[in-house]
Amino acid sequence: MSPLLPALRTADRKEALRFGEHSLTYAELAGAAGALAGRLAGAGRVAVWATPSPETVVGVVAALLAGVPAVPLNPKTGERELAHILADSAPTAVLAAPDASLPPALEALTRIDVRTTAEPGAELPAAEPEPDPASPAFVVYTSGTTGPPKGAVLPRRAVAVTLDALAEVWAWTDRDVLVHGLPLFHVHGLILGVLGPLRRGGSVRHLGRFSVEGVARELSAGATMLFGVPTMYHRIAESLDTDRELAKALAGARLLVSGSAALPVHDHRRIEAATGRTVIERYGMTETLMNTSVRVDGEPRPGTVGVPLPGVELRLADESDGIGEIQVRGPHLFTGYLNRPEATAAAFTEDGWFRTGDMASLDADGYVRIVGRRATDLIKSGGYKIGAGEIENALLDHPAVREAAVTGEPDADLGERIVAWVVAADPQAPPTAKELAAHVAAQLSPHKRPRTVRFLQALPRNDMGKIMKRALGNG
Ligand code: MCA
Ligand code: AMP
Repeated sequence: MSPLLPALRTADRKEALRFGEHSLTYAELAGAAGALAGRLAGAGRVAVWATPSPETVVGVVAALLAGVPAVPLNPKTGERELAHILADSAPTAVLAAPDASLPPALEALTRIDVRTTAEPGAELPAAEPEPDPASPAFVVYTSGTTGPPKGAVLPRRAVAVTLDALAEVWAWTDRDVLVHGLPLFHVHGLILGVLGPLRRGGSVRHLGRFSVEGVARELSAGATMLFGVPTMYHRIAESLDTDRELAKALAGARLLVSGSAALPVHDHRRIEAATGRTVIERYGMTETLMNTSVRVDGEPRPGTVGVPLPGVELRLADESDGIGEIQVRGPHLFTGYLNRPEATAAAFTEDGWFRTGDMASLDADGYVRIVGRRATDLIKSGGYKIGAGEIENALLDHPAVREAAVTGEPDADLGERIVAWVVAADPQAPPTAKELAAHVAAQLSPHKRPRTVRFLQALPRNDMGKIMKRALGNG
């Protein structure tokens, strides 16, 4: 198989990536990652402390060059979740920027400082044989309805085919300069947003953290493409009325792409009205990488996620009234959940199709319209997938909580907002909402914290004692 990142050997003095003032050319990236790769050979799995920094990119590229699977870690992961991920993925080392301060849970691992400069004169090592395309490139943790997150094992082949399919339908080339402010521990920001430009021999500029101003600045200064989750496009839409420079910058972009959750048609329309540009939606999942997209030369159709990508087989299963579960098959799929053969088996049908859990209808010409999810216990907030069960478990660990249920409610900014319904252990002295949010943030992750807490005398339960979530609020 050809190399995953061929431009490391050919694009030499061209800028590969830029984070603020810090940029690296392809030659510099190849030198730094090549030197590190030499130290990783045979390392088993390595964790990458995935701050939004050039060190994260160098660490991930080094792992890919060495053929060592990388486990990207959210640097804000709380204690309980981090302990789970480390126990489950058993990395032998953690790659981190030299100035990163790591939590105690990582102290038992060998720490390898990632440098963005190579030894003077260092070059990419002579081409090693390219690892087997079926071998794992990443283990990415993703939430389910209950229990802690599962590690999706993503083979090198899936990364290559998904990026090449997107290149075809988006006419994505080495002339493109992508800007985004997505986190680097999920598929969207890391695989699409960093490895995408690097596989094409193009460039990526990362904002460090998302801001509307940063997007406007970079699109006015040579960036050609923008990736974001709907919350980011919503914030852009909110600013467009008053910000003419932003409207001009977006109007000049070659491609505006949204994904990770549905972009409301209202925000599509506002952006189109102010800029004359339509945002392209693509649909993917950690386990499947990308499944569908609106094509750059196709008809934009807000409210749909376009058509299946080249190489992706897609069908609707158990259809009723034209709505069924999206199932997919193809070389873009993960190979399974780490250490979870039963969960892996349950995720596939007997004839080998992956069950996405997303419910959709198909337009007559094949455009896919996602209408909802099979599981109500999965919440998408800010583009992050969050399981109600993991938050309930964390809340129940708080001494002032007797019972807890978690639901998602519609939210104009986040898509869905996490709501915790809590029965206090002592109704006379309930915990504060802030305290519970801080508890969840510290145990799991800040983006999993409840944004609203509602106290009840008791949770509604059916005769079997099961919590009736539909009886909570209007949900
Ligand atoms: C607030 N903060 C706290 C607390 N309250 N920290 C600890 N404890 C608390 N109690 C901190 C947060 O950590 C954050 O810090 C800051 O305050 C603001 O928090 P928040 O309001 O949560 O952030 P936001 O500005 O609302 O975030 C919106 C966002 C974010 C930027 C859109 O949700 C985001 O980056 N989403 C991207 C998700 C994504 O990439 N999904 C891809 C997975 P700080 O700001 O410093 O962090 S899906 C995927 O990969 C598939 C394949 C696909 O299809 O794409
Ligand atoms: P994750 O597991 O975090 O990778 O999230 C995958 C889920 O995000 C999918 O199963 C969908 O529910 C949702 N998703 C991703 N892209 C879109 C989109 N463009 N429109 C609607 N939902 C999306």
